Amino acid sequence: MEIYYNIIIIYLIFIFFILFFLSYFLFTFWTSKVIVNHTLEFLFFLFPIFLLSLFLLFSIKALYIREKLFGEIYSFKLTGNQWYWSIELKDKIINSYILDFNINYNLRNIDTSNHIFIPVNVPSLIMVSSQDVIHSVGFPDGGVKVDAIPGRLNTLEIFRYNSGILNGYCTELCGPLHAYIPFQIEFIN
Ligand SMILES: [Cu+2]
Repeated sequence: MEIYYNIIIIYLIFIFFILFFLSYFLFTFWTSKVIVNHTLEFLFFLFPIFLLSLFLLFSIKALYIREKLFGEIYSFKLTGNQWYWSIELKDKIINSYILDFNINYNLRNIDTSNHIFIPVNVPSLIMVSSQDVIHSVGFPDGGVKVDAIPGRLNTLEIFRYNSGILNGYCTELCGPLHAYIPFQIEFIN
């Protein structure tokens, strides 16, 4: 959180200097001394460089914090296929298909044959990839979304306090049955 306060302070300094120079020019006479002032010109050149360097410093830090994985202890791989998801946990691969909506379903086009299980109160890491085309793990109930790209491993971090089943969908048009590959994540105690 500290980083955000620092950035706010830099913004405040920035705004202060803008207002300072604005008022300086507004309330002083336009003498040649003000119009041609090499020291001021040089400062105008130097000061933004200094400010941008500060932004860079904190932004890079924020980027690295964002990418850092904070001690995940539960992880599995979720692979998109045309048109089902496969869940790879340790050496087991389980496929999650949509339930036939003519025969057996509880929620139409949402229920799947195999749920993804994630323990509650455990920082979890989902590794997302694809077998064929680009899919996307859209998990609006959990507020996360990441693309499943063939040949690339994306990650998704999930931490949840409550148990229950939440629904997710493929959110990248991936073929004729794109609308029929939901997945369900069941958070268990
Ligand atoms: Cu898809």
